[in-house]
Amino acid sequence: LSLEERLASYVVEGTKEGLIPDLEEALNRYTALEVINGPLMAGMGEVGRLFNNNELIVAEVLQSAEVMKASVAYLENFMEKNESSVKGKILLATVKGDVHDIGKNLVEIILSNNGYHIVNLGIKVPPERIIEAYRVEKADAIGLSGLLVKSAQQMVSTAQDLRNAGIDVPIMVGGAALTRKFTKTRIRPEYNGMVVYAKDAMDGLDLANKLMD
Ligand code: B1M
Repeated sequence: LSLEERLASYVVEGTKEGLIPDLEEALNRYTALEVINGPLMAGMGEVGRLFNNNELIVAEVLQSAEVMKASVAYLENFMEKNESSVKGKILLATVKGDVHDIGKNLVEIILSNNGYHIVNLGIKVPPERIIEAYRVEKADAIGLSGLLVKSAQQMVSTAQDLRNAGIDVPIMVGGAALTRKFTKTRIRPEYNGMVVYAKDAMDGLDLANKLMD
């Protein structure tokens, strides 16, 4: 197998044996983020496909997630850090009912490496907790992540709850079940502030930079 195929297969197989030396080798050719967005994401895509076809069970997908997390934790040490003054404070949460956090945590890494103070509220975060944290932290923006189809709907009701609580700071949403169109037609009308859709973590950084300008 080529290096790229091996990297994808660690994720698909859910095994860490040989992972770190291969990640080290990959860093000679690619940036840390390219390794994540390329072969590792390709592996995750395959895991999703196999799981969808009932060829993997949840326990196996969890092992794949462990490999992805270990890889990101290792690669994080090699990411460019921009130690500029703090650009803003952003709350991050995976919405109520959803446990997927690898994407959200990647967003946290990218944003905090680029001058943002991130308050990561974790997974399955109900709107009440977001509202409470907003009041304590006085954040400049709120980031919502969700991968399940029902999470897209959860973002609509979270936006309504935030609006009803009088909050109008920008909201950034992201995750596999969302689209720009859904964001525009379904979430934005329910909120008084700006709502932007980020397709990936780097897009999230670009948008955050624009929002904080
Ligand atoms: Co789940 N899962 N899962 N899962 N899982 C999906 C999402 C699914 C598409 C798989 C499939 O069927 N093909 C499917 C959803 C179906 C649907 O709703 N349409 C699914 C399902 C069904 C489920 C369960 C219901 C399974 C079950 O129990 N029967 C269950 C849900 C439990 C719950 O949430 N209540 C479940 C559980 C799990 C595990 C726990 C086993 C594990 C998660 C572990 C963890 O996160 N700690 C897991 C995994 C790993 C996946 C897949 C395979 C991979 C997700 C992932 O980590 N991708 C996924 C299939 C897939 O996506 N290919 C799947 C890598 C990650 C870096 O990408 O999160 O998309 P992603 O983040 C991206 C962008 O989306 C974006 O930036 C990131 C990249 O830069 N982004 C943001 C994300 N959030 C953002 C926020 C932003 C900005 C950008 O600003 C705030």
